[in-house]
Amino acid sequence: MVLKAVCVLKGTGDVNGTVYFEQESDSAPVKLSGQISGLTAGEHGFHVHAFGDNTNGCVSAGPHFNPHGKDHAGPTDVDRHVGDLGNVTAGADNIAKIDITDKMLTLNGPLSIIGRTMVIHEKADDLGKGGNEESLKTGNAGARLACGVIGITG
Ligand SMILES: *[C@@H]1O[C@H](CO)[C@@H](O)[C@H](O)[C@H]1NC(C)=O
Ligand SMILES: [Cu+2]
Ligand SMILES: [Zn+2]
Repeated sequence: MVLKAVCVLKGTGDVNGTVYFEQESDSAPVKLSGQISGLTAGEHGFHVHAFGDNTNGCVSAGPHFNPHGKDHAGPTDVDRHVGDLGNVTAGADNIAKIDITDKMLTLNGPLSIIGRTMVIHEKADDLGKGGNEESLKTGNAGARLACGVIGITG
């Protein structure tokens, strides 16, 4: 069964975007595509956060989605938050094109990311290698520029 989801990211400033998710079968990797605009050129941390709550803006999404109680890390690390997708890179046009295939995310079962929130950050994610306590929680990625709840689509 192919599962598809979508996330429309919005914030209080000029940053916005759309991310599409697709998973070919229950155990297949999840493919993310789409784009986010209005970013400063360079790397921006990009994560799935725990809650699909936008009551007080992106801050209500809570911490990175971390059902296994790991430290923050990068997308290719074995031990990481499930929500750790590293960085996306915006070009001189202020647009980041999303093209990620991730083996840890799933759109199925109790650890599904559907109903949780994608967040794009102000700064680069240091992937847990920043050498301070915050690096192991958030990657020092700074403010939440835009976010959106991941929803099922057809
Ligand atoms: C940001 O994440 C990307 C993708 O995982 C990685 O290639 C890059 O080195 C990271 N940047 C920093 C500053 O760690
Ligand atoms: Cu984040
Ligand atoms: Zn994390």
